[in-house]
Amino acid sequence: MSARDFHGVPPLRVERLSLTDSLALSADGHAPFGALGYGAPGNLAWMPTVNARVISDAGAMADVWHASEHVESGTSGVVRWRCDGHWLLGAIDLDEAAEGAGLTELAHRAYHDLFRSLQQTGCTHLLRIWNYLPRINADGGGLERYRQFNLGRQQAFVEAGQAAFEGAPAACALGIHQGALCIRFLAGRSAPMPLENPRQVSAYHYPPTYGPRSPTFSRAALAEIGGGDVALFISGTASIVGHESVHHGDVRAQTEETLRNLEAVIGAANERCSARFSLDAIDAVVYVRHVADAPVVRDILARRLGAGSRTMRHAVYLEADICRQDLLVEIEAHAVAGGALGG
Ligand code: 3EB
Repeated sequence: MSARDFHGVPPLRVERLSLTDSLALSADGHAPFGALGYGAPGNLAWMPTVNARVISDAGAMADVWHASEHVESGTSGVVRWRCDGHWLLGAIDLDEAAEGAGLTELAHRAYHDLFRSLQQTGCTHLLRIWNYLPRINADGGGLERYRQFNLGRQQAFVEAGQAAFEGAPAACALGIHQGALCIRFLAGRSAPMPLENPRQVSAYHYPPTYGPRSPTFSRAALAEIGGGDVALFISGTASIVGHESVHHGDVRAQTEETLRNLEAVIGAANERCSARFSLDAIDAVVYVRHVADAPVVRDILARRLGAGSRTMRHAVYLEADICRQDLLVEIEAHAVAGGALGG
């Protein structure tokens, strides 16, 4: 038992389930702490969804998060949250047309309220953020919409006194074809350990050729989640070496490069904790720009990781745009293993 358990931190747990199995968990009228649904119905308060098409055969899935039984729900401005006093799961859905605001302003407002929700609940440390932007690669009046988002996001981090460079949270940012700006996040009471990828320039240090303000995220984060376990949150990972997109137009080579980047991030994680993570045992979400590329990506993953590996069995494939026009595939993931930080 670690010292942390003596202080009574309720453990955080996560399981990837079919939509049917996740809905069965709330059949007695008692909803789990929270979930992120992929292809799930959008009307469950405890399960905010991702508005992208699921293309894997298993269909709709959910990452169900379990915390302690005493879950309180509330709002902080545009944020809806659920919190057990130690762990916080939040969701924001902001429609540009309804709000009459552009993406820079909406991103700023969303993150401003996100930081308010952290203060309000006392869960002041972000563990992971999932961002979904409608029409991410479209022009936003002279600036690509992803770049507009980066502008508003970084500004909100800086204004809130949050780490916008080294120490930024793990995150992903994908494009959806339509709908609202969707942000989901997980936070806790202790700071996670941010990780970078030695093969890549830190995103918060990308040169200004990628936009006036750099993206605000770390390549991964490690967090103790109670019960003697460590969680690894791997940010969206793509075919970028240094700061450049590589293998333009070649989805096979992009997938191979993405796997090398995932290996590098997992290697960095294993150096910073006593837990052991590996590429064939993660719960991944695979985003492909073109649905027709999904079988190609899946074949490469099967060959590299083993067709029966946990990563293969659990992977969810979604149709989504990647934040750079020249990227065709992106993979993000989380994993939990026994151990502690340091070691
Ligand atoms: C990249 O490596 C690919 O803006 O939050 C990955 C993860 C990417 C997170 C974000 C963007 C983000 O730059 C894109």
